[in-house]
Amino acid sequence: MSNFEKLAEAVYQGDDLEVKTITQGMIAAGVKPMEIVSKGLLAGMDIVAPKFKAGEMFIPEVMMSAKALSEGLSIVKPLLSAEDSANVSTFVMGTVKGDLHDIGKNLVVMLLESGGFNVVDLGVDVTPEAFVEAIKEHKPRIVGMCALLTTTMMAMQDTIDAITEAGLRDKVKVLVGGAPLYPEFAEKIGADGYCVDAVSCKEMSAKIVANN
Ligand code: B1M
Repeated sequence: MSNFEKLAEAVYQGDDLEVKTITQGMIAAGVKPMEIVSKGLLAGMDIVAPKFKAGEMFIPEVMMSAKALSEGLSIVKPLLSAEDSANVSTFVMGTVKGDLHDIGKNLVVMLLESGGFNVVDLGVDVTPEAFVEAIKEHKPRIVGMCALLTTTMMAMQDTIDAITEAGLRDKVKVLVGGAPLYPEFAEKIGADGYCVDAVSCKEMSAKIVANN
């Protein structure tokens, strides 16, 4: 078994101590931080997701995997963040009202920070009003929303409506992401872009900043 496979297995098993040990070992051995994330830590969540869907894993086990993933990400994050510190555009990010999923959002936040964005992470279950308040307070160039449930996707529309009603829509670009979304949905609710994954979100955000 390669070290990447061992790391993925440790995430799947929810073994945060093992995740910490392997991640630190790989960093010491000079493995690229982004490879540790994609080939090890996220590969572990790729084992978890279908098992949860098939009813072969239950919520407490998934939570342990998520905790183990976070342990690894927290070690790798400072190394990614050193990539580019010149860009200081502000990005407000949150998982929408009614939705508690944050693994994907946290990954997006981490990559944006590695791209030099000053990210204001509002957390999960963020109401449209809280997004509006955050835009007033932090004056971001971009607002990002995450939804993982089909039942919370429409909270994105509510949030965009609230931003428009507050007279702030032309001040920000709105990007959306999350597993159940698709480009036509983003267009229908009036978002400026749909991000299929964290990397595309980082690239799209960099383009938005570069074009201003
Ligand atoms: Co939940 N859950 N969950 N869950 N959960 C899903 C989403 C589900 C598809 C599983 C299933 O049944 N097949 C299903 C939704 C079904 C639907 O709506 N059609 C589901 C359900 C039903 C539920 C509950 C209702 C279960 C229950 O209680 N009966 C409940 C809801 C709680 C709530 O939110 N109110 C619930 C709870 C949970 C846990 C707490 C156990 C846990 C969340 C832990 C946490 O986040 N801290 C959990 C998990 C882990 C999952 C699955 C297994 C994995 C999600 C994940 O983290 N993926 C998920 C199954 C699946 O997605 N296949 C599932 C890894 C992550 C890296 O991917 O989030 O897609 P993702 O993020 C990607 C991209 O989408 C994109 O970039 C990321 C990285 O590349 N992206 C963005 C994401 N957000 C972005 C924002 C952006 C840009 C890009 O902004 C611009």
